[in-house]
Amino acid sequence: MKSGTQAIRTTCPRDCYDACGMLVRTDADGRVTVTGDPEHDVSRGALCAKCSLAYNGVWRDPKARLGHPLKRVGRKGEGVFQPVSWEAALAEIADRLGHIIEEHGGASVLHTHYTGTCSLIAGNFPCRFFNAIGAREVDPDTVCNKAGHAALSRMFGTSTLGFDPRTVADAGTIMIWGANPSATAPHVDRYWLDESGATVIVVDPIWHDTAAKADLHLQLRPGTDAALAFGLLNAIRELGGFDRKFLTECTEGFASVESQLDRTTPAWAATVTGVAEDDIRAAATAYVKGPSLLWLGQGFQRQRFGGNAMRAAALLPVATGQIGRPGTGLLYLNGGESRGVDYGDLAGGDLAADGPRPVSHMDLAATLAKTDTRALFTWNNNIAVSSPDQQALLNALAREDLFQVTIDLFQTGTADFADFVLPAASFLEFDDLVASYFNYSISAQAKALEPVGEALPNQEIFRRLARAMRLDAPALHESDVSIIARTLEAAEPGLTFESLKADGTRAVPREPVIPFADRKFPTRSGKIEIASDRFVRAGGTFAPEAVYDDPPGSDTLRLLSPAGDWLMNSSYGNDPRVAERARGETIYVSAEEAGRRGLAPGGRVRVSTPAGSLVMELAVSGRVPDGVALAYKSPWLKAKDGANINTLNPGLKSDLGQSTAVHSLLVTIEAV
Ligand SMILES: Nc1nc2c(c(=O)[nH]1)N[C@H]1C(S)=C(S)[C@@H](COP(=O)(O)OP(=O)(O)OC[C@H]3O[C@@H](n4cnc5c(=O)[nH]c(N)nc54)[C@H](O)[C@@H]3O)O[C@H]1N2
Ligand SMILES: Nc1nc2c(c(=O)[nH]1)N[C@H]1C(S)=C(S)[C@@H](COP(=O)(O)OP(=O)(O)OC[C@H]3O[C@@H](n4cnc5c(=O)[nH]c(N)nc54)[C@H](O)[C@@H]3O)O[C@H]1N2
Ligand code: SF4
Ligand SMILES: [Mo]
Repeated sequence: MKSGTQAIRTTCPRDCYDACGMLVRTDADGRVTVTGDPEHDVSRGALCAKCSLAYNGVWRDPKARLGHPLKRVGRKGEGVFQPVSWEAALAEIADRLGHIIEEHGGASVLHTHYTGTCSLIAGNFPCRFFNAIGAREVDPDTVCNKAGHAALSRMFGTSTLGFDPRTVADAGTIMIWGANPSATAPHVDRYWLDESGATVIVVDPIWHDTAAKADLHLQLRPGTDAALAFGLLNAIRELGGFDRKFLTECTEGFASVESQLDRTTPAWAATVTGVAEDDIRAAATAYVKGPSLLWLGQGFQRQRFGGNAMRAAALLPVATGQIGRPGTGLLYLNGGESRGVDYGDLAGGDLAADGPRPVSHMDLAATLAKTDTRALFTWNNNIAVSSPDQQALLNALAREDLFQVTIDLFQTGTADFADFVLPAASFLEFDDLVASYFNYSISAQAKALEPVGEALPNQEIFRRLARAMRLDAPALHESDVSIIARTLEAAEPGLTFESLKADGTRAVPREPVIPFADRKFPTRSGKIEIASDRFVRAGGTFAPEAVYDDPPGSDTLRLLSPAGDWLMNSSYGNDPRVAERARGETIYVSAEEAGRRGLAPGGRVRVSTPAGSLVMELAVSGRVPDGVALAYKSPWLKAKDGANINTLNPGLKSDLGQSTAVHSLLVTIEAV
C-alpha cells in the first residue's frame, strides 16, 4: 500500500449470496478505490466485475447520485424537479401525510421496499415508521421468492434454516436446483463449489457457467421440476435409497407422495422433462450415495406451480433421510435468526398492531390504479423497472392525486414519478451490519466515505420524518449505535462493532451449525409436514404432485428472465460501462428456434405476450434449449424510454404465496 493510503474494511450488502469483504482505500491525494478484501474468506480479494465497475463508477459519482432532496415541478414521469432543503421537504411530506392519514386512514398509505441494500438497519428500520402509521406494505418477497418460502415454511416450519456451507467437506454430492451461482454468487461458485471436491449436479434449463462445469447437468424443460423430482424419487426407491425409519419418525404425509411414485418412473420423467433417463438415474445414484447437499435456488420457483416445484424438490433429502447430519440438508436462504438477528425488532413488528393486509407485487399496479391508495413510498427498490404489469403500473404512478415519495441513490424511472425524491446515502457512507444469506456470518458495514451531498441513510431519513410528524414512540428514534450493539450482543456475547470492524466478518456461531440435528422441526406436529391442509388453505394442493407444464405450442417460447452477470437487478444499469456489457435489450434463442422463425442473429425482433410487446435484439446461443427464450432481468428503464421485459408480464402468480411466476411467460418472437 502506498504511504499515506488509508484503508477501511467493510462489506457489500447487496442482494447477493456472497456478502464480499471490501477495502475502501483513500490515498494521500484523496483518490478512492474500492476493491475486495484479500483477507476475506468468501471474496479473497476480488469483487464481482459489476460491483468493481459500479463502486468505482456511478455509485460514487456525485453527478450521477442524488445529493439533495428534490420536489417535483414537472408532470409525473417527466422527471423535472427542483432542489429543496431537508427541512422543507420533510415538513411538507409530514403535512401531506398527516392530512391523508386523518382523512383516509393509515391503510391509504402504501409502501414498497426490497433489497437495494440488505444492511440490517437500512433494510429494516424504515418499516418501524410505516408500522407506526398503520401503512400498508407491498409484501417484498412476492416479487422474488415468496412461493419457496410459503412451501418450505409449511413443510419444515422454517424456510430460513439451511445447511451450513462450512459442512461442505462432509458432502459427496452437491445438487444445485434452479440457482445460477456463476452469476448470482460468483465467489461461492468459484471457491466454495469448485474446491468442494463433491460431485456437482445442476438442474436448470439453461446451460450457464455453473451447469457447464458440473459433473451432471439435468437440462430440464422449464416448469417440469416436480416431474423430475418424482422421477428421481422413483429411481431412488428402486435403489433402496429411502430412509424408512426417518420417514416414519420425522415426517407426516409421505404416503400421499408414494402413491404417485409407481407412475413416475425415470422413463416417464424423461419424456416429460426432456432429461435423458440415464442422467436421471445417475443423479439419483449420486444423490443417494451422498452425503448430499441440496441448494434450492430462487429462480426456479418463479413459475405457475413454483410452490409445488419447491415442495417436490425438497422431498429428496426428506425421503433419503439426508437431514441433520454433516454434509446433508437443504438450503434456500439462510436467515439471520440463527445468528441472533431479530427481524421483528429491527422492523418494529410490535408497532404494527393489527396492520392492514399486505399487497402482492403482482397486484401492485391494480392496487395503485384505485384511488383508495392516496400515498406511496418506495425505498430500496425500483418498481417501475422490476415489478410486473409495467405499463399499468406506470399509468397508475402517473395519477396526479397519488402523493409519492421515493428514496434512492439515483433518479430512477420510479423516482421520475415522485412528488419528493429523497437522497439516500450509500452503504459506503454509514455504519450498519450485514448478515449473509448463504454463510453463517455477520459482517461490519463500516462508514468509509462521507455521504454524497446531503444524502442520508434510510434510517436517519425516517427518524427525521417521525420527528416532523411528532411521532414519539422510542423505537422510531433509536440510534444505530444502540441497534448495532444489541444485535451484536445477541449474535455473540461481548462482540463489539469495533472488533467486528477489525475482522470485517465473523463466523456466527463459531462452530458449524447442523440444522435439525435433534430431528425436531418447528412445525405444529414437530415433524416435516409433507402433506397437510395448511397447503390447501394457502391455495396449494394437499400433497406435492407430479404436475408439470406442457411444452409451449409451436409458435410460442417460454421466456426466462433470470439474473445475468452484469446487473444487480436494475442497479448499475445507469453505469455506462456496466450497461454496455449487460446487453439488456438482447434476447437469446437456440439456432433451431431462430431458423424456424427465419430470424437472423443481430436482427431486431418483436417479443410479445397478450400483456404487451417489446422490440429487442436477437442473439443465437447454444446455452438455451429449444422452446425457450432467455433475456436477463431488469435493464435500467426511464419511463419516457418505454419498457423492459416486465412489460410482458401481466403479474402471473404462482400457486403459493401470491408470488411471481415470471418464468412461466409464453412469448412470440417475430422479425420487425
Ligand atoms: N449478478 C446478479 N446477481 C444477483 C442478482 C442479479 O440480478 N444479478 N439478483 C439477486 C437476487 S434479487 C436474487 S433473488 C438472487 C437469485 O439467484 P438464483 O437463486 O441463482 O436465481 P436466478 O438467477 O433468478 O435463477 C436461477 C436459475 O433458475 C433457472 N430457472 C428458470 N426457470 C426454471 C425452471 O422451470 N426450473 C429450473 N430448475 N430452473 C429454472 C434459470 O435458468 C436460472 O439459471 O440473485 C441475486 N444475485
Ligand atoms: N423479469 C424479471 N423481473 C424480475 C426478476 C426476474 O428474475 N425477472 N427478479 C425479481 C427479483 S428476484 C427481485 S429481488 C426484484 C428486485 O427488484 P428491485 O427491488 O427493484 O431491485 P433493484 O433494481 O436493485 O432496486 C434497488 C434500488 O435500491 C436503490 N438502493 C440501493 N441502496 C439503497 C439504500 O441504501 N437506500 C435506498 N433508499 N435505496 C437504495 C438502488 O439504487 C436501486 O434503485 O426484481 C424482480 N423482477
Ligand atoms: S454483489 Fe455479490 S459478488 Fe458483487 S461485490 Fe457484492 S457481494 Fe460480492
Ligand atoms: Mo430477488
